[in-house]
Amino acid sequence: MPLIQFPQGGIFMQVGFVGAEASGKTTLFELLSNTQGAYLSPDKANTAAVDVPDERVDKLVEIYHPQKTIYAKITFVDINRLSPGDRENNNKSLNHLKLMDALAIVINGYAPDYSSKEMLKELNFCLSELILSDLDQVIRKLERLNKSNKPTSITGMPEKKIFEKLTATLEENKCLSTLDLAQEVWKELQSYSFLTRKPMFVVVNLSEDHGIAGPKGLAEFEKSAAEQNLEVVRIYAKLEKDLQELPPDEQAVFAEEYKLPLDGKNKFINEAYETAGLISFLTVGKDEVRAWTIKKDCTVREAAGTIHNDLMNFFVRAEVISYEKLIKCGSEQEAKKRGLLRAEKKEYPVKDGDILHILSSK
Ligand SMILES: Nc1nc2c(ncn2[C@@H]2O[C@H](COP(=O)(O)OP(=O)(O)OP(=O)(O)O)[C@@H](O)[C@H]2O)c(=O)[nH]1
Ligand SMILES: [Mg+2]
Repeated sequence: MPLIQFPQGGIFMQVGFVGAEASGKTTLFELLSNTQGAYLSPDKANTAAVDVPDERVDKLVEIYHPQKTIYAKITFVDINRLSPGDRENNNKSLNHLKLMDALAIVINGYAPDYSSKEMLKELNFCLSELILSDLDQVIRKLERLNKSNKPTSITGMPEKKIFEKLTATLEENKCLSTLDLAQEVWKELQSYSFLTRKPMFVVVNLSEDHGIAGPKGLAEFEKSAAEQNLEVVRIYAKLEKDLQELPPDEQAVFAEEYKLPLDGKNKFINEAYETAGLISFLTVGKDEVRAWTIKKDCTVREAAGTIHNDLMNFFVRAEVISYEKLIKCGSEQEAKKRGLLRAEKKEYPVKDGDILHILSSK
C-alpha cells in the first residue's frame, strides 16, 4: 500500500472521496478537514491533512506532560464529481486517487425523493466508473502485449494471460479485488495502482430531515452494499459542518437538540483505518507523546522502522504495555512495579493501542 513515509519518521494514510454530482463530497471534506473546499475541475482536487483525534493520546498527555504532542495524521482528497458518460474527465478526476490507501464512496442520502433504488444506482455508477478506469489501463497494456512478439512473464506466468484475466474480470463489471491471483503477482502489478483493488467503504450523506431512521430504504441499501462487501457509515455531513461553524459553546447546545449521532469525523476515520487494515501504536515520554499508524499484523521490528530505520536495523527488543493496562496502573512506574511491562522480541505482532519503548543497539 502506498502509505506515505514522513521524512521525520512515521506514516500517514490517505483517503479519497468518489461520488456522483452533489452527493456531498465537498461538504464531507469541509467537515472532516475543517477547511474550505475549492471549486473543483477534473484537474484539481481538494487535499487536506488533519490530526487523527485520539483520546488515548489526550489521556497520556495528562500523565506524561510531554514537551510535544503528535497525533497520527490522515489526508483527505476530494475530487470532482463523476458524470455519466464523461469517461475522459472521470478518468482525469480519478487519477488523483491512484495513491490513496482507501476510497470512500459518497452517496446522496439527503435528497427528499431518494430511496434505496436511487442510492444503489449511485453506488453502482461509482463502482462502474472505477472499473472502467482500471479497464482503460488494462486494455491499453493488453494491446501493447498483443503487438509485441516478445513473450513476457510475471513470476513465471505469461504476462498476457494475467492481463487477459484482469480484463475479463473488469468486463464482467467486477472489481479486481474479487480476482484471485497470487500475492507475488499482485506485488509485481503494484505500479498500476488499480483503483478497484483499493479498500473501499461507503458514506451515506444524511439529512436531519429524515430523522434517525434515515431515508426510506436505507436499511435495504445497506444490505445491498454489504453483499458487495462494503461497510456503510452514516454521516450528517451538512448539519455537522454547519454546527462546526458555530462558536464552540453553542455547538453542543444545538447538537443536543437534534438527538442524532453527530460523530461523523470519528466514525469516518475509524472506518477508514478498519477498511485499510491499519492500527495505531503509541510512544510516550517526557519529550513526546505520539500516535503512529501501521498496518495490522506488523511486527514490532517493522513498527520500529516507521519511527526510524536505525531502530529497525539495530533492533534489540521492545518493552510493551497496552494503553488500557497503563491507564489502570495510573503511571509507568506503577506498571513496572506490577511487572506489566513485557519484553517482546522482533516478531511480536503489534496490537492497536500498544505503548512501545524500542531498545536498539545504536
Ligand atoms: N439539505 C442538505 N443539503 C446538502 C447536504 N449535503 C450536501 N448538501 C448540499 O448539496 C450541494 C452539493 O453538496 P457538495 O458537498 O458540494 O456535493 P459534491 O458531491 O461535492 O458536489 P460536486 O462536487 O459538485 O459533484 C450543496 O449545496 C450542499 O450544501 C445535506 O445533507 N442536506
Ligand atoms: Mg464537490
